[in-house]
Amino acid sequence: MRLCVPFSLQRLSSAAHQSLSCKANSQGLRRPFSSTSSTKGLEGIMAEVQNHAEKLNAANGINGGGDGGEGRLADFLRSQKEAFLGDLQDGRGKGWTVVMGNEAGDLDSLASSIAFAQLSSSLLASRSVPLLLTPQKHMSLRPENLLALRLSSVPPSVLLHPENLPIPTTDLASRGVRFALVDHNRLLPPFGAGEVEAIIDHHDDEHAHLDASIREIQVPTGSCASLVAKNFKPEWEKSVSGPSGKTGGPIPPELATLLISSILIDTTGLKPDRKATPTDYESASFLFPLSTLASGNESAQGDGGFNSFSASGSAVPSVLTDLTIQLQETKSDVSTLSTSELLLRDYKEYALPTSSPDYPTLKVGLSTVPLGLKKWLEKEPSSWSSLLEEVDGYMLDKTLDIEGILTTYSSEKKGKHRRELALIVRSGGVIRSSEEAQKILLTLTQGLEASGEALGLEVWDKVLPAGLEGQGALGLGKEGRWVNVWRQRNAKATRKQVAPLLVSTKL
Ligand SMILES: [Mn+2]
Repeated sequence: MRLCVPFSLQRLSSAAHQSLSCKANSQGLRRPFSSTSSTKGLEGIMAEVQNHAEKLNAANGINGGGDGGEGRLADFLRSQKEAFLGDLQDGRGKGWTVVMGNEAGDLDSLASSIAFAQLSSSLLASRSVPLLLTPQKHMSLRPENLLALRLSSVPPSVLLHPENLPIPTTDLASRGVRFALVDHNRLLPPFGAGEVEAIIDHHDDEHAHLDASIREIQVPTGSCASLVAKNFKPEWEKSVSGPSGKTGGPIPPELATLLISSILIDTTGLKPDRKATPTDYESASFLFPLSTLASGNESAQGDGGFNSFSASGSAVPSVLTDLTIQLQETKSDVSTLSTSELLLRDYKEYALPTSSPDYPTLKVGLSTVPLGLKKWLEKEPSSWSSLLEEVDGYMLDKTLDIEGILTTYSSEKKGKHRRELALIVRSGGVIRSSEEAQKILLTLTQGLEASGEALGLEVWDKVLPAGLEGQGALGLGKEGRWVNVWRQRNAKATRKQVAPLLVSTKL
């Protein structure tokens, strides 16, 4: 139990604020999350999320931050959303910057887009609003995002989704709206030829929008959230210790919590042998004392005296290690999701250029699924046949010629991180015959296997129907559908590595 004052002391001193101010939302109304979303499973998921949040808070003696109230970050998001929609209704888009993460909508994209909008609005007097590409009804597919939002006192209803817009996304640019991209670096097709003014990303540079005034692409970096924090750090520091940014108002501590949540999930809790880079450590060290997760002791070194975590991972505070476990548990609990939901929850599309006279490109989908194939097949009513029927339906629905499934999971016995890759090619779209689909699968197979240690592909031969053991999964096809499945020995290679290998195949 500690005494606190229900208002911010950030302007006076960050240390005083950290030790004396109540947590961000305690002055707000204790409103439960709105359940206006039509998603069927959302309430159940929210109960789970609440459960995780409570566990975490109980373990760390944190009050607030996760109690369902709303904080200043939520207020900002709600008022920006209302103002932007109001302006668009009146035909005015000029002066607005729409900030977007990538279409897979993971926590990094969510946190980075919200943070870029809040920081550039508060510190640089820009009119920015984050736009989430995940439709509202699919928010329940990523319960870890809902957990991080809850810890940041942001109810999902304050977020802006494309279906909320009064005009099609392709018309935004013609109304004068400009764009900022985080966690990807090329404006997605639904936004036409819009003007991109800023890019902050950790994916390979596609060399688009070269005239953007901010173009911060750093590969590798564990989390794009670290780069967003780094980009605004000078102004953010000033707003903490001295006169605040151009529009005034210190940055809400919930925002630091949201960013740090993304860094933790992307770097497996800042473990040195996973994806964390020096930028991730620096940003996490900067954010932690500013967040709702710090108890006050962490920043007791006075203004600007931020403690830092050692690159060995040894100095990571236990509250962050606990949060990482909660986020990971929430993320990997996909037991309630159907096969098509598993394919959809972390999904991106690509074009594979060909030299065929019949079609210039093939449409490729890549789904990352946090579940091993063995367990997944056990979940299915009839193993491979029902799983692949669901995949057929998904491919038809998305008009895909090729679908790749990238599984990521921990082994049952030793808890080792493992990956598998399944590739499915179907005819019936632009590929006209089953023979042609087979030929394409073989060419893709050769290309992927030739990448050697980059992926470390090995024939996968668990749980195959009788007669197919030892020959790999090529026999899982049927008329018009061809399948191959591998165990991917290099478990560090993600979709970031698989996608460029696939789309550069010479067809
Ligand atoms: Mn990312």
